[in-house]
Amino acid sequence: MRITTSFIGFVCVLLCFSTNNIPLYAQGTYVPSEGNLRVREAFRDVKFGMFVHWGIYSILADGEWVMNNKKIPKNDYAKLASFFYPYAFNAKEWVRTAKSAGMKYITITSRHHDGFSMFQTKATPYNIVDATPYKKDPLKELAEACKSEGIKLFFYYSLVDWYRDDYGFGQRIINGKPERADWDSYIEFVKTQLTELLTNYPDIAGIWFDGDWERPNVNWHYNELYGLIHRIKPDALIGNNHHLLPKPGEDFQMFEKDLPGSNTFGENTKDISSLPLETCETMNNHWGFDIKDRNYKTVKQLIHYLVNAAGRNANFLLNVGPMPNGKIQQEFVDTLAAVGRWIAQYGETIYDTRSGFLPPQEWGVTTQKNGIQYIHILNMPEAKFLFIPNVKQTIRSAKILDTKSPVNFNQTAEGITIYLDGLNRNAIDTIIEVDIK
Ligand code: FHN
Repeated sequence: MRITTSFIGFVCVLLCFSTNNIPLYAQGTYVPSEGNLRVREAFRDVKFGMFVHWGIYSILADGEWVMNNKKIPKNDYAKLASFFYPYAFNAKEWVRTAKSAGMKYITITSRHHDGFSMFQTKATPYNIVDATPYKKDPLKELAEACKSEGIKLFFYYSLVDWYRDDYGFGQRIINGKPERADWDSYIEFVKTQLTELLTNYPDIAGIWFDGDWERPNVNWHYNELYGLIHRIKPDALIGNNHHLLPKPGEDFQMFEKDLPGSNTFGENTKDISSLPLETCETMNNHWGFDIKDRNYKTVKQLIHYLVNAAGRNANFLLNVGPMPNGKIQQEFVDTLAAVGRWIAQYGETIYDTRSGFLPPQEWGVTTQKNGIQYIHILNMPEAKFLFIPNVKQTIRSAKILDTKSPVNFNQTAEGITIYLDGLNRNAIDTIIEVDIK
């Protein structure tokens, strides 16, 4: 019986590989490598990353959708490349900004929906090295700076392309393809670029796909794309911002402008997978640089987002849209520095944690690590106590993290009551450390 089962398993593994050794995931058979599983676990620990939306659109200072929103014909839009010259770009400075904010990874747009590649590629001349006077590959510099600072680097990759004829933007989808475009050629182009990204930047941590939602009925050939990535680099994590539960071959689930399960922005599912989770958000209301947008989120709002994400087991990927000169605007730099000061003091309650003994509440969340539960009170409740049901372990102590002053509590068979009267409150997050070791 055992032999039969292993034999079937063996045949199954064989069947799951196409002739060119690219695993086929369509049958739900993706088996992540051991390394991949380890990387996934480590990804759960990092909690905070920097998202970067940067492209030739930044010149127009009107967000990354400007080409589409302002209906700029592609040949006119392409002129931007001829004067894109980010003279002040300094990869080390970006990495320092991220690192001092407490961020552990960076995810940058290698190519957004405008179709312009921000890296050196042989697949199209429409790229930063060949089409701009800058002539350099900023992703190469960023990859080097990230490596030397121990920051992981992911590449955002748009599936949508408003520029290429073989994408056929705007066309009807018939039988999984745009009706008049050479879809096979587009998929080959994507494969070539993914191969470049995975091989020319060997330390890359993963690929962050976006744009699936633009063509729900097209055949994206994910089995081939994901197979290609995992064949070149089995440990690379694949995420796809399709707003659905992860598909076979994907290694984490992402949420856009939404905490897992809240579903207030545009996710098409409330379901949360058991894979690592990530949620992304903007610092104002735009991803790409927008000079008019002064709707800056406050330091407190962003810290609350980070804490709320951690309490739901998710990493927080916070976006900056650098300016065309390559600088991150001062407003963002200042806010990130302030978030960094908070995290330098309270990071132990965030990094390496998992959600704690109570699911998210109106007043805040709980995180836990090494037998310590951290109660994060983000909005002080009206009630003078918090009740945490079903705590089986014996509580040894409860104290305010800031001052180490004891907090009154009462433990019964039903749970613990934590008394809030006379508590030393913190303006951002009152953290109670509960020792149940
Ligand atoms: O259209 C994009 C948008 O420009 C941005 O890249 C965000 C980031 O999550 N994703 C898309 C919208 O879902």
